[in-house]
Amino acid sequence: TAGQVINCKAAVAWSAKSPLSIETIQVAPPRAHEVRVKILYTAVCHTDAYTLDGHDPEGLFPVVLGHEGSGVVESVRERVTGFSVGDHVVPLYVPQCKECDYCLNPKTNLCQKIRVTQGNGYLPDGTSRFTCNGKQLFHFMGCSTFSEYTVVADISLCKVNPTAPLEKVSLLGCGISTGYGAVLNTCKVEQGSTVAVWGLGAVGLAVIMGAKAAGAKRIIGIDLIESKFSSAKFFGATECINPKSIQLAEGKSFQAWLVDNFDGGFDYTFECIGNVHTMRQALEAAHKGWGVSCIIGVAGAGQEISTRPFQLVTGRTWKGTAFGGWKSVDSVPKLVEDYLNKKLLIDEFITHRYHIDEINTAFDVLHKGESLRSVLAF
Ligand code: NAD
Ligand code: AHE
Ligand code: ZN
Ligand code: ZN
Repeated sequence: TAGQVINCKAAVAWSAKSPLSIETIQVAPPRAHEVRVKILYTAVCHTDAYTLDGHDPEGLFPVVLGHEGSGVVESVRERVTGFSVGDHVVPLYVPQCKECDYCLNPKTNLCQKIRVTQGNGYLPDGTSRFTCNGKQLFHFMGCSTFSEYTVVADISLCKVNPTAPLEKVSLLGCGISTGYGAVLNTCKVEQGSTVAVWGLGAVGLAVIMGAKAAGAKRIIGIDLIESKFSSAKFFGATECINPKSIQLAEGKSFQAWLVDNFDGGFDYTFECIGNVHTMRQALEAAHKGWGVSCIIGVAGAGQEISTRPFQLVTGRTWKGTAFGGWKSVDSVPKLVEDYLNKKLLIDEFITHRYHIDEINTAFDVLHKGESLRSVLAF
């Protein structure tokens, strides 16, 4: 099929706030510096739901969503370096071109080589490889893993150890790498630190896994759904709190209660929800003088964070992370090795497995808070 259009199955988002529709789409061959990938597994991340629900200012429809997947190279165009048919690969929504100012700067992983076209739902040449019933479909985050076949830029793909199970490796395409990297790269959490995490979904649990690996001495998990607490403890939380169960004195905020009850606040806090109010809680629960708060959650169009400047003047730092700060092409293969060497966990994040035809159920259980990660097979 190299060089030819492939007809295959995909879950198409025809419009915002509508269920995905299983369709036969046409996937055109890869052009120069592109790779066509056969997706074997894809997980559903909250960010997919964020865009599907119409909260994403860059959201474009109709689109093939999905950005946490794995598969094998089906075909490449000549002049693509580094990939051969059959390679086990993970698509990367944060690419790594190794030439742009961002790739050359050790302070960031945010390669900007193709960010404009990616944000416009296209491959780097400004066009799409997807059609359905004669209609063009947009790409998503440069990945579009909700399709049996996808086409990605060669800088948005990495080769991984073929002995690693692709079903598990798909989770390193987003959630686990992000939470784990937020701790190790973005915040560089030191041994003996105290950490608090808002949101005990896959991302928040990966933060907890990272905090344990960094040697944190106290890790507090915070969520409204108490059934999340057992998995938080499995990954290393020393305590879990449901804010709704705390009796607050008149006029006392939850974060002020945390400051009063946890030695003045935490060395590091992480927001893994995407809610500007919990982002404020996390910032103001960071310790005076040195506390760092890291935003991982994605807040919708128009949402803004707020706090008194005094919070920063008195020594707190507010920062954020994209894909856990990992320079993606260099790092994801190493994270796969860490998994193979049992340095990091993946299996325990997979709570549901579905066939792609049941993808809307995967979104339902995510919204209900019943799942961590659902992995879909084609
Ligand atoms: P998820 O839906 O599985 O988890 C969110 C958790 O937050 C749930 O357990 C929910 O019960 C809890 N929650 C909701 N409101 C709360 C509140 N007011 N107080 C306490 N807990 C609350 O989502 P996920 O897949 O783990 O993703 C988490 C967030 O991270 C999302 O916003 C997603 O878009 C974002 N994300 C960002 C990056 C990045 O690179 N920055 C990467 C992956 C995901
Ligand atoms: N289009 C969205 C972007 C939201 C966002 O912050 N995305 C994260 C990844 S979330 C993965 O689950 C990110 O990496 N952003 C870096 C970038 O360049 O977008 C919006 O809200 O505008
Ligand atoms: Zn994601
Ligand atoms: Zn770059």
